[in-house]
Amino acid sequence: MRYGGQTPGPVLKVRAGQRVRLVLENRDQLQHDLWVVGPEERAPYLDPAFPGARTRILGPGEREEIRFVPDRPGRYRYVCTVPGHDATMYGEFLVEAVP
Ligand SMILES: [Cu+2]
Repeated sequence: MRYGGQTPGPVLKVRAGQRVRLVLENRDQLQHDLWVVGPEERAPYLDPAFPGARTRILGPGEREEIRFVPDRPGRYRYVCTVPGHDATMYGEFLVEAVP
């Protein structure tokens, strides 16, 4: 269970205040999702770091596209919130300040 076939998953780098379009495609045999959360946040995950920065739980072969605006710069994480999955399904979500 990994994002993009690697642990940690690829670093996702975006600009603060700009709309992000993120597509999650589940090519695994288990259910997965993706949430952007605070850097120190651990399960149970209650809210994403930004409104709309979460997919629903996708079954095998499903795909979802989400759009949200990361309005605060910083280092965040993305994780799978299915219990136990965040041990291997996580990555860095970097929100850069706009110069
Ligand atoms: Cu998962």
